[in-house]
Amino acid sequence: MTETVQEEMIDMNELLGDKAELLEEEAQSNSVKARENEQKPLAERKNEEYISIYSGRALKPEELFRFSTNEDVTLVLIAGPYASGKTTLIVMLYRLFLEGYNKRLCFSGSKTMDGFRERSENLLCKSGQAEPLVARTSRGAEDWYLHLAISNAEERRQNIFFADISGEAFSDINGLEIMAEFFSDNENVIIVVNGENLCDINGRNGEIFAADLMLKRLLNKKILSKKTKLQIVFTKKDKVDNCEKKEEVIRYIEEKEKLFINKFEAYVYSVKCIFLSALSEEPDECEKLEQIIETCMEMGSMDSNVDLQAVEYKIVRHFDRFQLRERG
Ligand SMILES: Nc1nc2c(ncn2[C@@H]2O[C@H](COP(=O)(O)OP(=O)(O)O)[C@@H](O)[C@H]2O)c(=O)[nH]1
Ligand SMILES: [Mg+2]
Repeated sequence: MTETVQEEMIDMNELLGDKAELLEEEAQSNSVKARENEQKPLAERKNEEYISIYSGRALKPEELFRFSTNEDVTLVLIAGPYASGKTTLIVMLYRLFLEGYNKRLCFSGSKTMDGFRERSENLLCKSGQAEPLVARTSRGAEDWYLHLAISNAEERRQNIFFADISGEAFSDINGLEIMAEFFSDNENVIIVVNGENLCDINGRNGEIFAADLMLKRLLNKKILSKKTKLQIVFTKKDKVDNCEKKEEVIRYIEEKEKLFINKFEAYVYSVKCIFLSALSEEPDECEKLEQIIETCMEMGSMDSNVDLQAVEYKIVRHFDRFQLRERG
């Protein structure tokens, strides 16, 4: 076990009053069960098809489907170009609770602790490297979903799944077709814009153009719709704060935030822009991370249209294609 992981366990125990250890034990015991199950002949495995075993790593679509047959799921798609900061943002949303920077929301567990750990290895490494690294390892093409069970002040517990998908998936039409199958009418979409690239006066319009194009494509493919709570996150604020023309870049970002809101608010349920440094531990930045999760948890069009309209606008998501299985 690395030093970073040990540190995490201690903090988590303090934070959760020994529950973290239980979660760790649970994850380990689940891994053992998964291995035992894999070693059995197929005939024996068949009778166990309703037992849900999670390895602790990010879930694949069929694993998410299995989870969703028993519990409600709040799905959050994180989209953005390569290296814009998507994985870092997801990892920091988890670390918010790990480090105890959360003010209003409470951590109620995660089925994908190992998935978060894999991605956060080296994230805050203090070994003198100029740039922290987010692990880019992946066990397969579709292990996208990272889970946080979160409770708010009304003790409403929600299972939030963040879809951690590489930027390449959104860069061509074929990739978008596949994404449309998985994330049609997605309840929450977060678009990540790389703030560092906005410091470059010559290149910054290209960055905004890329975000604008992605938003249009997601709308076109009906991934974004009237059911979507859209959040546009301008990351790497710390880089902007340290750049030469800081004031000018901040004005540019504010102008683009207004432009995005004006342009897209009519097409989605709600739209918000957030300018943050995902890696910062400052209270203001942690507050912004918490607000992102709160927005994902807010009631949206899904909850308010429970009458006849819900039938009319049937939600077809990829993991629903397996359909509910009869029990007994
Ligand atoms: N300084 C700074 N670096 C960041 C921030 N967010 C991400 N990064 C760095 O940007 C690089 C790409 O981030 P990553 O999350 O892997 O991008 P992804 O490809 O969109 O998932 C990594 O080196 C991160 O450490 C931030 O808020 N501030
Ligand atoms: Mg990534």
